[in-house]
This record gives sequence, C-alpha cells and structure tokens, in this order.
Amino acid sequence: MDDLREKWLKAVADAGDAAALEAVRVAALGKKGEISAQMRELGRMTPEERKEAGPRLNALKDEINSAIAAKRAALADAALEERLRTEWLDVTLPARPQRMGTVHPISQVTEEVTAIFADMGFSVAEGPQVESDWHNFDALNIPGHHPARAEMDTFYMARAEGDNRPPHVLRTHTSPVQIRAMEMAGAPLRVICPGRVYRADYDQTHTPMFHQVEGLAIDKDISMANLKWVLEEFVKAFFEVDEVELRFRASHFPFTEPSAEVDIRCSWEGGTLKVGEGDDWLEILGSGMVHPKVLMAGNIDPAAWQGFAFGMGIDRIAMLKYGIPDLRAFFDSDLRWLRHYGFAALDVPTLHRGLSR
Ligand code: 2NL
Repeated sequence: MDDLREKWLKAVADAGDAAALEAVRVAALGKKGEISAQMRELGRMTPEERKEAGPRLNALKDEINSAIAAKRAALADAALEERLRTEWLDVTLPARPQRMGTVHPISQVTEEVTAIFADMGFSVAEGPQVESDWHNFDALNIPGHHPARAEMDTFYMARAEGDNRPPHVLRTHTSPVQIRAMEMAGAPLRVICPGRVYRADYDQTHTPMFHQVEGLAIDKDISMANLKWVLEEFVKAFFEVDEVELRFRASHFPFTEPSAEVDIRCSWEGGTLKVGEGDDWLEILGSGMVHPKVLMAGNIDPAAWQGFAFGMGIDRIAMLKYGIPDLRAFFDSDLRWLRHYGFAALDVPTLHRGLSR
C-alpha cells in the first residue's frame, strides 16, 4: 500500500501539464486503473482482510484524488500566469504612425495658418465651392467686362435649357466666403477663409484647382497699420523666425482701395529660403482696405466701418516653407512623394507646441 501511495503521488507531482495529469488519473483511478483493480481485489478477500484493507485503499483513493485536484488547480494557475506574461500588451502606447499615412503639406499649412490667425482672434469660415456669379464677382466690385470673368479663366456651370440667369461658377477665390460672412455676422468681424479655388489654367506654375486663404477684419478705425502688424505677426509665426521686414508695393485689386502687394525680405543662399535676412524680396500676398462697394455688398455701412483684407496662395507658401519644387506633384497622389513631404498624422500644429518642429 505504501509503495502504491508513493508511486501515484509521485506520478501526480511529475505530471507536467493537464494532459499528462489526466493520463495519470486514468492509469490510477480509471476503470482499468491500478487502484480500481485493487478495489476489485477486495471482493476476493476474507471479511477480516477486507475490513483492514478496505478503509486504507479508500483513503488512498481519496488522497490520490485530492492530489490530482490540487495539481490540476496548480497547473491551471501556472497556465494563466504564462498567458498573462506572454499576452502582455501596453494599451497606453500610441498608434504606430507609419501605418496611418501622412498629412498632405497643403492640409498641414492650412492648419498652421489657421492656428496663427485663430491666436489673433480670427475665426474660420467655409463656403460653397460652386458659387453664384453675384457672390464671386459682382459683390467684389468685379464688373461684367473684367478679364477675370472671361470664359477662359472661369469654370462656368452648365445651365438648364431656357434658364437665362447668370450661370454659377466654381469660385475663383475665397472672397465670396467673406461676402457671406459679412452678410451673416455683420460688423465687427475678424475671419479667415481657407479653401479650394478654381481657374482654367494649367502649366508649370498653375493647376486648375489650388488653395487660397483670405483674411478680413472689419471694425471702427481699422487702418493699413493694423494690416501691417497682423501680416508681420503672421509671417514671423509661419516661417518660425524672430524678425521680418515687410515691403508694401502699391497695386490694384477691384475689391480693395488702396491696394498693396506685400513682399518679405529674404535670401536664397544655397538654394534654401531664409526669411528675415538678405537682399532679395519675396512676394507672398496681396492686400488692401476693403472697397466701400464691397462693404455695401455685405450689408455693412462704409460710413461707420472700415476693414482690411488680404489673400495668399496656400500651395505657394507651402512650397516656400517646405522646399517643395514642383507644384503639380501636390496633386499626383504619389505615395513616395507623400511619405517624403507629408507630416505625421498625430502632430497637430499649434503655436504653443511649435507649428512644424
Ligand atoms: C492675392 C490677392 C486679395 C482680397 C484678396 C478681399 C476680400 C473681400 C474684400 C476685399 Cl470680401 N478683399 N480679398 C483683398 C486683396 C487681395 O488677394 O494675391 N491672392 C492670392
């Protein structure tokens, strides 16, 4: 009996996994198991022998059974520990950026420009890309015979047969969004309007769809001095430099009077742009004081209010800031180009964390 006990308790202790343990249980306590065979032997004993051997065999059977149960629990615990160790996962890790694609430079620069002007109290407005002829041209003091309206430059929408109203257009600038902002919010007003614009033009430096951001500030006593300060702050923040010098050149736009084109001092040493130093000038935007007729088109009284406005090409300033040589590559959806010039999807530009780092 002691040999049996030693043998089977050792077998239970040595079982390395649940299957081995089950094999031990079957070999000891199963129908054809050794302990079961011993139980059957009891039938052939004399009552005295049975009285002696029966309880001892039963006790041994119980002992092996509980040893198996304890071993089974220990094996299950060990298996769980092993799973917890190998299936460990840090759910606080960030997603893997290389699996997320990249942010297009135009989206990046739009976010950068938006962050800068938002910091100066401008809100962001959007509007339809298919515009009424009135919002795109008339409201902006662009007369019917103006070359900008020419069939050649503007994409006109098709009209139904017999409809003699002026056709809608794909907006040629984001100015109509500002007309809508004036109509809806009135004065005072500080707004920027980034977005897609369309002109029928395609060559080395023009694509039929491109991006523009325009800004508009209307208040009492607004002047070109306010415009100059806002643009200086913008250029410093956007090109991430401490000093800039701006040069205003007299110009002409139908929607502003007076009008000025704005250049920034720069150098092109070794082919890379440096803003704020050097002997070159770089034209980056057009601007001016909003024409009284344009204020009136937006239902704002020009006797009580004035405003400045400006407009610039997002694609162009993106190329300048990030050294992108070819405009047309912007719209080729070439994955290698996007991986090279794109931005990490989780790095949102903010002024407090740095725009582009
Ligand atoms: C440029 C020049 C400019 C504006 C846009 C504007 C809008 C309203 C009223 C008056 Cl609602 N002006 N926009 C003014 C001056 C220049 O854009 O070179 N853009 C790329």
